[in-house]
This record gives sequence, C-alpha cells and structure tokens, in this order.
Amino acid sequence: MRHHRPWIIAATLVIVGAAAFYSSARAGDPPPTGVLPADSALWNQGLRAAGASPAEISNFEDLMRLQSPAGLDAMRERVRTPQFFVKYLRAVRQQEGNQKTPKAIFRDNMPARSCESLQNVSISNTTIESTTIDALDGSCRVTASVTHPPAADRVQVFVALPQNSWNGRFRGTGGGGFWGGTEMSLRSPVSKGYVTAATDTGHQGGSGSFALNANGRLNWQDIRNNAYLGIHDMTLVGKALTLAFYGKAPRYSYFVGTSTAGRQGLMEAQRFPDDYDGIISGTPAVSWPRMIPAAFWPQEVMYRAHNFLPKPKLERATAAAISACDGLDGVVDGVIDDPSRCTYDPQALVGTRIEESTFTEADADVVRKIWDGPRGHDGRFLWYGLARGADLSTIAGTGDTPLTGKPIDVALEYLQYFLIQNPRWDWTSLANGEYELLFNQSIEEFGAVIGSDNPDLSRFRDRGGKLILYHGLWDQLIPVQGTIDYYQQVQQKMGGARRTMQFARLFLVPGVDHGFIGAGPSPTGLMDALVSWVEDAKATERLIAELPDDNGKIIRTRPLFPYPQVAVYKGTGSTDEAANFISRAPIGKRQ
Ligand SMILES: [Ca+2]
Repeated sequence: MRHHRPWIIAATLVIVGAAAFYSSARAGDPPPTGVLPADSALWNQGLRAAGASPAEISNFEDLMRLQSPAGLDAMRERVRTPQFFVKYLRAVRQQEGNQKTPKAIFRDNMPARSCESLQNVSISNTTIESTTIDALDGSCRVTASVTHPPAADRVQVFVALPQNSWNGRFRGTGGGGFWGGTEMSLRSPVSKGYVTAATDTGHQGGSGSFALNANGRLNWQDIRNNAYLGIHDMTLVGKALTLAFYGKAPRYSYFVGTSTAGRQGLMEAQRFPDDYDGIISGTPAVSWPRMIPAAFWPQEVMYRAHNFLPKPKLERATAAAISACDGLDGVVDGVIDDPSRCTYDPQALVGTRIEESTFTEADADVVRKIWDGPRGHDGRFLWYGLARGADLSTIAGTGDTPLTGKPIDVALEYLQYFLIQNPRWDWTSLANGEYELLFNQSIEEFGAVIGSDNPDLSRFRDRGGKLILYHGLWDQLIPVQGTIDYYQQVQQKMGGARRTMQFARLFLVPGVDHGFIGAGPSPTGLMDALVSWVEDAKATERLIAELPDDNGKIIRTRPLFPYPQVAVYKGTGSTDEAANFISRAPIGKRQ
C-alpha cells in the first residue's frame, strides 16, 4: 500500500474521467473561470524541474483552467505532496501507455489545402465555428457544432489535424463522469500524428444538471447527446475534416478511453460499429443506470443504519481484507490477484480499537453490505459491490462533526437531476425503500439510452473490429464485476470464449484503482497492442504491467493475460519480474 496514496492523487489529475469524478464542481459551486490561477508560474517551474515537455505543461494548464475555485483549492493541497510533479508526469505517461508513434500509412501525408479553408467544408447539420493553427504544436484546430433538427441543441466538436507527418489514422477521445470530453485530450494523440477529436457531447462542464431543462423537465435531446450521439457526431465530423484536409480518408480509426470514455467506446461498438476499427475501453462505466446508483449504495446503507463510518475504519477493513487474502495467489506482495476468492468478513475486526473509537458489530454490518453491493428489500440482487482491496472512502465518503455522509457528486447528481428531477432535492429525505424504487426507475427509464451493455457485437466483429477491455480490480468507483459480467454476456452471445477472444479481450489488473494506480503494477503498451491487432492481425496475448516507485523507477513488472487466464508465479526467480509468471486457467471459475 506504500505507493497507493500519492499515485491516487496523481491519477486524479491525469484522467479527465477521474478528474471529473473526484473534483467536479458541486451544484452550488461557481463554475470554472477558464483563467489560469496565480500559482501557475510556480507550477510550471515544478513541472519543468520534473522534466515536463512544453506540451505536457500546456496540458496541465488546460486542466487548471477547467477547475472550479473549489477544485483549484483542492489542487493546491495536492501539489504540496512531495515529488508531486514527478508522480504526475509518470502517471500521465503511464496513462498514455508509453505508446510509440505508429508508422505513417500514406507516403504523401501533407495537407491538400489550408487549415483556414476548412471553414468552407460542408457537413450536414454542422457549422464550422473556427479554424486556427495551434501555437504550440502547429496542428490545425477546428471547432464545429452539430445540431439534430428539430431540436435546437448544440454539440461542440474539437478536431486537431497534424499539418505534417499525419500517420494516416483517426483517433477519437472521450470524457469522464458527466463530461463528454475536452479539447485537452487532443494534445497527446496529435503529437503522435493522429487526426484526433473530442466533443462536449452537448453540454459544458462536469455536472449532471444538463439533464433538466429550464422548466425542470428531462432534456431528452441532451441526454441522448451525452449517452451516445455526441461521440458519433464527433467521429463523423472528424473523418469528414480528415478527408477534406488531406484528400484521403483515415485508413484506420481508433477510440481510446477510460471510465465514461470506456462506456462511450462500448456504445460505439454496439450502436455505430462502422465508426472504429479498434477500441480500448478501460474501467468502463458500463451499465450506467445500475452502476451509478450503486455508487450511492454505501450512503444508503450508512444512513439507514444511522451509522456513518469514519475513514480510518473503512481503511482498516480494506487493509485487513488485503492481509487476509494477499497470500491466496501464492505471492505476498500487498495485492490480492483474484478478489473473488477473498471471503474475508469484517466480523473479525469487531472490538478492535481504531484511533478514537472501537469497531462495532454495526460497523461490520455496514462494511459487509458495501462489499456485497446494492440489494433490494427481499435481498434481491441489484448490482455488484466493490472488490475487497478497493478503497471504500470514495463512495462511502463521510465528514463533518457529527459525522455525516458525503455522497460522490456523480451519483448524487444522477439521483437529483435524472431520477428525482429536482435540483433542490435533499438526499437525507430518502425514505425507507425509496432507494430500490429509484434503482428500478433508473434501469427502466435510462437503460435503453445509456446502458451500453448490449452484448451483441456481431456488426463490430464482422467488419473486423477489435476491442480491448481492461479494468483495475481495486476500482473504487466502478465495480470490476460489472465489466466481467458484461464480458461473460458477450462470450455467451458471440459463440463462446474462444470465438469472443478472436475480436474482444478483457484484461483484469490486480491491485490498481480507477486510475490504474495502486500497490499493483499498471498496464502499459495498450495502444501499441491494439494497433498491432487491428493492422497486423497480431492478437494481444499478454500485456506487461509496471510498478514505479515514488521517483518513477520501475521496481516490479508482471504479465497480464486475457480473461479468464491469470498470471501465476512459477515458483522460482524474483516475483518482481514478469518472466517468472505464467498464464493459467483459474480453478473453479465459470467461463
Ligand atoms: Ca498477493
């Protein structure tokens, strides 16, 4: 657990998904100012000292511009952590998978016309709002907006096109939480020669308030835009501009992202299978209408029990589960490789002194219910809980004196705006049994629009599409079991495990959280693996995960094999070296 805390902090900054989940403005907060804070000169210094490139510094500045005043305050706290910028950069580069720049496809990869002239490209229901040359990387930047008559909606699309050394490919990016996406995601892909695009999916910012219009009624067009249309619009506009700019369409198209972007990737494979040749869907927010209310479940449990647990108790329960189950995988390393085999019960902690208080039977009951996940009045299964080992304090957040619940924004706002449909709703008015009714409503009202859990990927498969799914087993927001459940449904629908492996593979990553950070090594090389699979028919047989120390030095590597295979220590050699682990089918696991 030594590396857990600082890396989580870095991860919150890195992934727009996590950034939105963790630091999105609360309903009452002033909106982001779009202006750089006074501290930015100091932060630039820190970044430069840590070895940041101008593009990386610019990305950090963009991220700061997206923060609300409250978000900036939180950031000032985080920046004080020792070695913060070293860790931040390491996590940024890790998230990018330390990917290579893929080889250029076309001999002639220069634009056929000026950036400015893209202003005159005609795309149906689309207005080109601006064209500029980016001062930092020299790419042609186009902002466009798409509408869906008769609705008077506006989906903004941001496209970056390399002015030289286009690699012949298109790459779509996605968002996090309620964010559809941001321009900030463009810098890294365009630097590797991709034409790349992002979209706000029809609303700005990270709040769920867009779900209601001025009259307090559901804004269905914006909900659809956020659920699935915005990413498709972005893809069509991005490809049309590519064709116009270079005189040729992209040879290959990829969509890459985690969290909400992971959900968006699955949605593309299901609804618009012609959009992408390859999709990387990390820690996907699949089954959103179940998963998001499930992120409120710990608050429902604690509120119903009149027993809010302080963070040290939650942390103790997690630590106790890890030490009880660490060795089940044959290596004592602070990581449970297969949490589904860990049945540690918090009853064992009852009577333990934790700081100022004692762990009680009631505390054990709360922790047990959080691990089990949401259940209905008769014990009916509603959704999965977090795996043992995952940090509980994110969705079971508490604070203040006397101690009270601090629901995570994305879950609270979903209840407020989508389900109760009242921005002034107070969650502590939730009646007994109401949670289950809201859960049912969520599935029935929004399942078809935003669920993205249709297992029929035949159209995507039949056109040669390839899908890499990956998920950290200690995800503290999105229960990993939901992704396993979805993948098993795909296996059933698509003709079994072997046939599914031919186009879709799932990699589970032990000991890492929603940002792929933790006591376990984080996966690398995902983008390179996908490009090889799509373009050279080399399926991804394994990924290598790496664990850095606080200075960014790699101190452990492990292989990751496609589900349901697991990495097992062969019994000799260092457990810090991937070469000493082999692939094995788990015992007693259904496939
Ligand atoms: Ca272990």
